[in-house]
Amino acid sequence: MTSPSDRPAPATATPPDSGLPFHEYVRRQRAAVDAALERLLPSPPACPPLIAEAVRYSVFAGGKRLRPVLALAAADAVTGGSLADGEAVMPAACAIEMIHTYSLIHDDLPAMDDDTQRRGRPTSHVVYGEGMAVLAGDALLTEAFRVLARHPRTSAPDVAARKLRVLARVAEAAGAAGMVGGQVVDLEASGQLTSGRPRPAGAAAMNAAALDAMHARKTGALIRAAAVAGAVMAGAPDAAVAAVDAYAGHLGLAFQIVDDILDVEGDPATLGKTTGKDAAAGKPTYPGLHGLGASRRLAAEAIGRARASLAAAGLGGRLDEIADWVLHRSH
Ligand code: GRG
Repeated sequence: MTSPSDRPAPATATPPDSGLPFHEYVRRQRAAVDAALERLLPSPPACPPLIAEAVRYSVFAGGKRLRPVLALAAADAVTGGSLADGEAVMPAACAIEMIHTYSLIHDDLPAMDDDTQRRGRPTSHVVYGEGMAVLAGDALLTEAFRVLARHPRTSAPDVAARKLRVLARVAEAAGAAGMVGGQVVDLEASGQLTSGRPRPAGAAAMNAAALDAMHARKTGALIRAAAVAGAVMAGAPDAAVAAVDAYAGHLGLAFQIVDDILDVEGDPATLGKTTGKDAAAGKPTYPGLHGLGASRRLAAEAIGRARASLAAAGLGGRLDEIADWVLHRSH
């Protein structure tokens, strides 16, 4: 079935961005991503109005769009800012944001973290009920793979091969070896599984390496897949893809450490979500394991490694600025 959302999307709105201040660059990229998401998300009459409404409620609730901006910046970096066809990358960037939003909706469910605020709004299950929130997440995950398979619309064999490569990478990042696996480790460590299995006793049971490994799956894998998807769809050679992948691995670690720090000392109004829940729930966190000062140092060191991975491959530009953004963000 062809839905209105299968219409090809126009190219990225932002032209090559030399000279734009970073905040303006990000603002434009977010606007372009939002416009593309609106076109790519399912709409009536191809789907029931309620599911179209519920997915949009969460997708357009004001997320930072880190992952799609990262995908677009990686594409720019590997092409020296001369990417001719933004439409080659935008669908993958949007698909990853759909998967990210699904993960937030499901993570907030009573069966998982039981959160009532996300992106500054009541969570999906609070507004639509648990059944619809499960389905909104399911729809976003599934639609993401439709978008990856269908867009960009071309029969060119090299682009088809890139799409397949990105599809596989995103599936691995989102699935049991990636985000879902990380969430399982998290639920197990914080005693949220109700299977009756013996469980480790929260933070005390998780050492530094295990905490890193959990977040490499839970948060890092999708961030890496976003950067890799941008580079691959832009036609980067393998060495550049590997450099972007390494950069994003370090970036993802820093992102998670900063996330844990913000959960301790961030402003709930700025963050748009409840804070302090992780520590209260006995979840293993970086500040809990290392302390706040050491956590800040670990985040800065990870960003240093991210920058070094780029520099070694002669890459940089907006990816360098994104590294700064991740380290210094307040939400
Ligand atoms: C339900 C399979 C499944 C997985 C959930 C990502 C995740 C796994 C849970 C989210 C819990 C959480 C707060 C993790 C910390 C890192 C993270 C993903 C933060 C939210 O991402 P942002 O800050 O959110 O990019 P926005 O709203 O800006 O897009």
